[in-house]
Amino acid sequence: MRTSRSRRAFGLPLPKPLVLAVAAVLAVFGLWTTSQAAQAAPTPTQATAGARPDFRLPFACNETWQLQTYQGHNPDDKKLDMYRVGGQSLGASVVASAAGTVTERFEPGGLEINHGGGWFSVYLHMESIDVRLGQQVSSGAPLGRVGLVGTTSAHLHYEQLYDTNGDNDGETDEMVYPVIQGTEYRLSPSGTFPRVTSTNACGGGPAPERFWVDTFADAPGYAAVDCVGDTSPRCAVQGKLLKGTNYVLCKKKGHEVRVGTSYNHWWLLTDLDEVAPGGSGRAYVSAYYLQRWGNNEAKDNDGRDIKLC
Ligand SMILES: [Ca+2]
Ligand SMILES: [Ca+2]
Ligand SMILES: [Zn+2]
Repeated sequence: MRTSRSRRAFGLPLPKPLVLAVAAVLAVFGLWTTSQAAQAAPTPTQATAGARPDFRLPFACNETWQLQTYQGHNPDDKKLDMYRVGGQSLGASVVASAAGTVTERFEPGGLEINHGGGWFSVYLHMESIDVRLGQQVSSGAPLGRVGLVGTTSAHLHYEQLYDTNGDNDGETDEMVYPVIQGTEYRLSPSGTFPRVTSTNACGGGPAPERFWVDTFADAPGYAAVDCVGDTSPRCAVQGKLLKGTNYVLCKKKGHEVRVGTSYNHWWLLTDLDEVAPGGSGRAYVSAYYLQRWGNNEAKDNDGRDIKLC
């Protein structure tokens, strides 16, 4: 899933004739549709909404917290103040409500996580912060502890944001009604305050690991890894992964994609940015599209080998 809208089109800009040659060769392999070839020129693409992450309560599994707001919270119905039920708020461990990357730290005791696809979450008033800028976190990973920074009653202030202006930053005027564990909350200062029990990273260990990779062009996704030159329905294009910074889950060996002297037989399982009608959002794209690595390599941006599916 794409996470950045402001990247250059290509890390290493290809001369246009080469781009067209690449498109032509991919077309031979059935890997490049006419419409994708038409978009090969590095023009800005319209920002598209990625799927909302599966946000969980930002506290450990099975803890219960009450969601509150007050007159003047501004917006009263979108910002949440979380107080623990049946335990002390002060010092409680705050965890990531979904997987992402820590992109900002700010006063009072705050940080912001970029979850990809334009989605962000914000946490405030923490007395200690245990993550660094740029750190990738899984859902349920500890971020810090509930504190009294900038407030007189220990609680966690929590927000969800969607980057509508496409500047790759979540801002206050981009706040949305929070959805936590499948329920949307629109609190009123005079209303009843719901209590929520965390299902964050309950059992089965952490969510599947994500590997972050840069891709140099939009990549078609397939349900199988042996679809080069196969035009049967089984090998229909499921959609595309937009160029930029994306996560992938694992790799699988399959048909080799070869373009001139470049080739790669690895396929990466990922969540596509654009899904074709009737297509599956989770699909394989060729590791050929990795911007940073060479022939038959399938590594993430930090040089880690992507694990096998
Ligand atoms: Ca923004
Ligand atoms: Ca921000
Ligand atoms: Zn608050």
